[in-house]
Amino acid sequence: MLVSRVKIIILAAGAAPLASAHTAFTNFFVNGVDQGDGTAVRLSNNIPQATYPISSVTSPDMACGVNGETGVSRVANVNAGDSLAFEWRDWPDASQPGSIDPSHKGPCAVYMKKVDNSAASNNAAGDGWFKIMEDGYDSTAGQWCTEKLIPNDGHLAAAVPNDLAAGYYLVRPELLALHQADKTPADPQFYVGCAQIFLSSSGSAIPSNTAPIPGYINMSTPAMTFNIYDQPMKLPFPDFGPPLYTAGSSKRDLEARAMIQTIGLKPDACVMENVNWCGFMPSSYTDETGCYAASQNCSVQATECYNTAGPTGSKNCFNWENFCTQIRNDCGAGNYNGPPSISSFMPAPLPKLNMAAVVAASGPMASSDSAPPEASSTVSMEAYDPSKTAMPASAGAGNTGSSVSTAGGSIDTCGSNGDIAARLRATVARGANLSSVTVLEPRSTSAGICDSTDTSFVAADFISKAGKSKRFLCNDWLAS
Ligand SMILES: [Cu+2]
Repeated sequence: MLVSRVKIIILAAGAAPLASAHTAFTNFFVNGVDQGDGTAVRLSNNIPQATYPISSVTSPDMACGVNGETGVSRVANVNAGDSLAFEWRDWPDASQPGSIDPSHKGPCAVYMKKVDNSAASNNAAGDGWFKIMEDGYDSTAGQWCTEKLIPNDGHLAAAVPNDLAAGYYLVRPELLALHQADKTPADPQFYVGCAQIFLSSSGSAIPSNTAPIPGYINMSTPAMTFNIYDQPMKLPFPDFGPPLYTAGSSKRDLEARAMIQTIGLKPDACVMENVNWCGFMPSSYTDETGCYAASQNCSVQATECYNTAGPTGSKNCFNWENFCTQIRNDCGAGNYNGPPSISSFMPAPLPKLNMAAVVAASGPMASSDSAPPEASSTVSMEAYDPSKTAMPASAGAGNTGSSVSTAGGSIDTCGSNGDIAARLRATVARGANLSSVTVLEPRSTSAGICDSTDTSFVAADFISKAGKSKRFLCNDWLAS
């Protein structure tokens, strides 16, 4: 019967398009605070297929997804040790509920990569990825990691290791759905995405065990063909990728600067956000010309909002457009004093995520939540401007250059032929107490220790090996 056949097709298209039965990483939470739909997240530019799995495990898209080499303007601030949660959605704009189809059983992981600038393009695919969280099959609960996402509103939790060096990072949650991995040919389905963050940290660790993405797996990797339908399954599940990085594990210690985020901050004048778009208040006005200019400015911004919305949608663009309508109506009514208050047009505040509940439902956040804190002993290194501040007495009499002061005495690190590493070595050899060391770096030294990765790395590494300290701070040269 033709009539009922047409009916069925219409229902199928309206109710549950198959295209959206997959999943996408859309937004993330820092200590439970939602950064906003798509904010500081690299999302697919193919909206109808934004939830599709990566086409091939060797594709460059494995790094940060389709369009994942394109940086976005915003960068979220995260502190070492913070709890993160990554939200996965069946429908990227949350127009319908759901995180992932129950058939999509498999493991989860979270990777990070240190980059010069997380908002820059073309820095995702390639080496440098390390793993901070992994969760495969929980044989006690009889559940795969992806299954735990469903009662958890799609939230995958991970903690940032507390000893990582400060700076810009990409953070990459990864799901692997194995429901087609037993087929010939096998079809392991990866879902990945990247958040752009700046990590504030006094740590100095650069993990040693990194892997290239793509390249960390291929179709011969056992997990790619793991049969989830075997009775019983062939456990344990064969983990893949680099070993988990936990605070204090295999690493090298770099010069750690107390860096300050300068890229990707929310502009001060930003009054409304949608994904990575910001709305700015039109100029104030007191006459008809000014009113219509503000109306025009508002509409141009609305268009930009819609044009940049992407898979997570344009909810807040509607709010902004309503604000623009108010301005235009005011102009039409001869009310030429504005702009009006935006407060009644603002979207509702985003609810805070209860991280404790997420962790309770999904199990420990990996690695780092149980990592030991840093050793209490510290070495600090700070920019020192002799033209502004007298060298502290602890630096030693008559010292005008860099110095190292310790509880066991002080040593000149520069002077005429300073070698901080050699001098620290000598200090330790003398049994000096290095539990508190301050390195004062004169700003006038053009290639001083705060600027020299080599020297400070050597020094930090030496101190670390001596078991005296794992921290090596250096205030940002320019920020001081
Ligand atoms: Cu799917």
